[in-house]
Amino acid sequence: MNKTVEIIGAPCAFGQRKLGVNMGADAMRYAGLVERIEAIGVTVEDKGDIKGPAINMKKYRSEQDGGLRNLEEVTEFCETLCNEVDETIQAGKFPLVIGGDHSIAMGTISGVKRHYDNLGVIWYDAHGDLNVADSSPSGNIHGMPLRALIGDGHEDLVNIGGYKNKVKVENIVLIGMRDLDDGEKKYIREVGIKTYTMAEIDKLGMKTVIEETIDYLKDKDGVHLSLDVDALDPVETPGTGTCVPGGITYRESHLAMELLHDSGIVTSMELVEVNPLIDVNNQTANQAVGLLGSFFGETLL
Ligand code: 6HN
Ligand code: MN
Ligand code: MN
Ligand code: MN
Repeated sequence: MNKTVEIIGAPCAFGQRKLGVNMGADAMRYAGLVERIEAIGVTVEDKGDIKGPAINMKKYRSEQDGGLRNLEEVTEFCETLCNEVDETIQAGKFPLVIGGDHSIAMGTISGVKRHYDNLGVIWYDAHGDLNVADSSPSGNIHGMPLRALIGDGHEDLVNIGGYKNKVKVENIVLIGMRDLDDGEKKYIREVGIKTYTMAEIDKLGMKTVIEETIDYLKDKDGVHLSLDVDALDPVETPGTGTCVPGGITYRESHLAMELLHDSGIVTSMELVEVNPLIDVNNQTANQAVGLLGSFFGETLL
């Protein structure tokens, strides 16, 4: 990485119901994120955290209307994040957004997309995050960001950054899928999103999965990597709110990050859903920092 990496903390917990994910950015800082990337010889600046709306515990814990939990707070958070990311790219730096729950992707990618006509997106996750309010089993907006970025869902979410239709379905690669809701499965088949479920990862191996992904996205003018830590197996990374067994191993994920680093195609990244309050000794944040090390070019020899 010859660009300066600019870290943007996005302590948002409004996209789901487990408080603690708003502390994920600090958990990664405490696990040595800045030092780890600097040791590779990459220049790092930490912009600090986005200032989002306050958490009102009474409201946060309540059932609300069920359809779109904390819609106003998520929208406000993402609008701010969008502008921060935009500013970072304008300054010629590589944005590394650290979450926070996955709803922040609507802010990150809305900011990124202002700079690319034909943006590719790698969604490394156990989940598709392709719900709309009607198909959502939870009302949690962190299950909806990719669909909102495509252009479907509540107007406030679809229009973050003041414009809509940020990601084309044919520019997306889903990796690590193993917990898709019925509506999401139907949608993926209907529109034909390129998808590597855990079954494909088992059959092909991570090396082939990433090589095919790079080949699929190589003609895009930018590629955003959205890494949800729950893509990994909860045995190794338990500190996240929606664990699904049978995930990608830590080693496979390192390989994925190394291959993506070598390809040089990724132009922005976010790492989300680390929740230190449900972790064991900050292990998940430590693993996340290890993955970021590989992504930015750490070698073992
Ligand atoms: N995430 N599909 C489930 C839902 O509630 O919509 C889970 C979503 C998880 C979202 O992990 O970013
Ligand atoms: Mn600013
Ligand atoms: Mn997930
Ligand atoms: Mn996710």
